[in-house]
Amino acid sequence: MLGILLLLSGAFSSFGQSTATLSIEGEITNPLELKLTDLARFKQVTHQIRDRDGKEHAFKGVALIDLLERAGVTTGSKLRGKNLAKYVLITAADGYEVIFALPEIDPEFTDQVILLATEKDGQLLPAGEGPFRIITPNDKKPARWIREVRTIRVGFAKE
Ligand SMILES: Nc1nc2c(c(=O)[nH]1)N[C@H]1C(S)=C(S)[C@@H](COP(=O)(O)O)O[C@H]1N2
Ligand SMILES: [Mo]
Repeated sequence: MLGILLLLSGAFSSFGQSTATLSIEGEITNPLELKLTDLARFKQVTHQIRDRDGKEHAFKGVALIDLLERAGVTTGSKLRGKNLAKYVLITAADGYEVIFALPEIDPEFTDQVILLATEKDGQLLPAGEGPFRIITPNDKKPARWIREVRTIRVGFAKE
């Protein structure tokens, strides 16, 4: 009986993983709703990076900048003037939120490639962590490695 329940809950949580959507919204020209399968069509990037467990892991996914560009966020030569006062607010399923400024993400400002990871060591991220997790390779601690990302909202810090 317990076995069947465990099996069912496992099936439902992986169903949740494949149907979970990521929304990109706010001050952008092209709002997006992306599923895991949509992300597979973007260029894949892997970061080999030490996790809290002290071991190196291969996190694979899509560069956050690629998603923002597809959504029509002001990046590159457009990231100047009042656009420099925009924030990127990332919200997770558990209500956890973190922000970035656009220059932390834009390759004209930084070499850091912030990742929206979907895999760790060749496996999809498990429920509770995935299907989407931000990885910030240059942060000294993983507080912005936000698990279970649901929305990415771009806004002006001052309306
Ligand atoms: N959704 C979500 N992501 C989160 C957190 C959280 O509370 N909720 N905590 C952050 C903090 S403070 C840390 S230190 C790391 C911990 O990552 P781990 O659970 O993989 O060890 O996750 C980060 N990502
Ligand atoms: Mo933390």
